[in-house]
Amino acid sequence: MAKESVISVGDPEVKAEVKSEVKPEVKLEDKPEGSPEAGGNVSNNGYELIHSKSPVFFDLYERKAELQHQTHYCPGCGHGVVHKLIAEALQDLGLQEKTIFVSPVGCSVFAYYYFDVGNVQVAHGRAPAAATGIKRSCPDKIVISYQGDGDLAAIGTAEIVHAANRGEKITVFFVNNGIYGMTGGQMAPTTLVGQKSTTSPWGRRPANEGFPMHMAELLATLEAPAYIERVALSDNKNIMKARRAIRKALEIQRDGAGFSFVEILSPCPTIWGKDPVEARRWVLEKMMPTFPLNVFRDRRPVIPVGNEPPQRPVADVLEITPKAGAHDTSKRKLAHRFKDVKLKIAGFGGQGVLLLGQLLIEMGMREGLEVSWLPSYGPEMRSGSAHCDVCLAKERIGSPLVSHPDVLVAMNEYSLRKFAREVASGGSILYNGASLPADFNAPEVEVVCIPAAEIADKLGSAKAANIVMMGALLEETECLAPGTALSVLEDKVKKLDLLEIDRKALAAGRLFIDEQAHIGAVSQPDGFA
Ligand SMILES: Cc1ncc(C[n+]2csc(CCOP(=O)(O)OP(=O)(O)O)c2C)c(N)n1
Ligand code: SF4
Repeated sequence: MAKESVISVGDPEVKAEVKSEVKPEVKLEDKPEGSPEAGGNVSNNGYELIHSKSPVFFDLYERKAELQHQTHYCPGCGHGVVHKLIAEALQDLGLQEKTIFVSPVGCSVFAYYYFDVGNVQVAHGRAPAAATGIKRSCPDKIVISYQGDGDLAAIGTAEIVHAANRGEKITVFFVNNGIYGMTGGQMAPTTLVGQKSTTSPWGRRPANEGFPMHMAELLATLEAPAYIERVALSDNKNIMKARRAIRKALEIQRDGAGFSFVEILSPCPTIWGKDPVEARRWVLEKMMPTFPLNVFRDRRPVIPVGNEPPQRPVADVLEITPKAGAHDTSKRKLAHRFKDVKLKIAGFGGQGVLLLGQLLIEMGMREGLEVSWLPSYGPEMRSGSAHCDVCLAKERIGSPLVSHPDVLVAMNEYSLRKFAREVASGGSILYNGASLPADFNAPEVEVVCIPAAEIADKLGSAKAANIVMMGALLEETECLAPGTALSVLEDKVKKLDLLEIDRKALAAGRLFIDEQAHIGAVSQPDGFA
């Protein structure tokens, strides 16, 4: 569909009226279509096109062929009008290329079909939280959180309150139609007293369902927000005010001034059971007395800046910046003989189970692999059971959860019994013990018993059993280079005497497996070439 075609986004009547305030249409009866006198911009019915669709909208709204001529919104729906006002504001302010639009769950879930900007669609109520993350990581972008009243004032109450309280430099457009539209008309926090809905069939009663929530007023009690206004789509005059408020909110974000919020009272003719004209009147006569239009906040918040921690690159924080003389990661990446390896490391809290997983992913990162580490532990700080799932992969990891590990590192008998049956066929188990428990019926996978605790004890610290197991794992699977393990240990273990024990523990674990190999006990899991 060409950009200048007059597709209606929302209420055609509203559009026509907005249009007429901009410039009256001119009938060009005497001039041929597309003639130079007509500026070459003449529609098929002989009218000059003076108000075309904003280029912030996609040329084509991707819909089923039979619905291609219309948007998915009902006739008279306020969402379409709000979309139009936002698109025109972004266009006029030159912000299209910088904008990221976070759409909610609700009737406007498909906003990304219309806005030709960056689009993210998030779970119900989470838009301000997602927008926070996006804005903080891309501070030069214009981030819009667009939400209905069920989304913002019910399931997402916490998100909006805390985003506003933190003064996130985002813009929130809150479309309040007093009802859950998409799901068929359940009561929303903004449903009016006496208003019927499918979940308040006798009308909302404050004694039972509480009073309507005034989100603009509520947020205006907070210190941080810069701009809060309530507007309405009740008539042309108020739509023009809404237009100005939407622009202002975006300008505030553009200028880095703080959190901006516009609540828009909006008709939902379908659920209200009214025609578009009656629905707009209902906004004026019924909604506005409960939700008075007002600018509740318009000032630059003074947020004291204190001892801000210095902003450091993520690689620095994680201490994964390659050091001079470190191994060449690009070469390492190609050296791995597997596509992905899944590990489960399990034992008691205090055995260094989670730490072992962290050391392995640190090594994986240094070798240019994709990694994930998913810990799981009980409420006890020590001696409760703990395990972690570790993935090392050449490609992006779909899920950090490991249900069928290629290798199980079982640091105690309990973990052996609990997880042995989950090991993938062709996988292996490394067990911290001189031998398997007598009554243990081992599954048909490779099992290697390593007296890691004893070995570590002899080296000077039973705590180094996890590092003995690490050495055994590296020797058994060759999934990561022992040299990388040493460099990680050198960086992480600050006490020199412990580092010395860990070095020996690593070597002892490797040696143990090496010696086993000579007696023919060791093989590699299936994931390896
Ligand atoms: C976590 C979760 N809970 C509930 C739903 C069901 N749900 C989808 S849309 C919606 C209400 C939408 O109402 P509102 O935010 O007012 O937007 P409108 O449709 O009126 O524009 C609900 C409850 C969901 N999708 N996800
Ligand atoms: S149900 Fe209401 S909010 Fe949803 S598209 Fe229709 S008019 Fe709009």
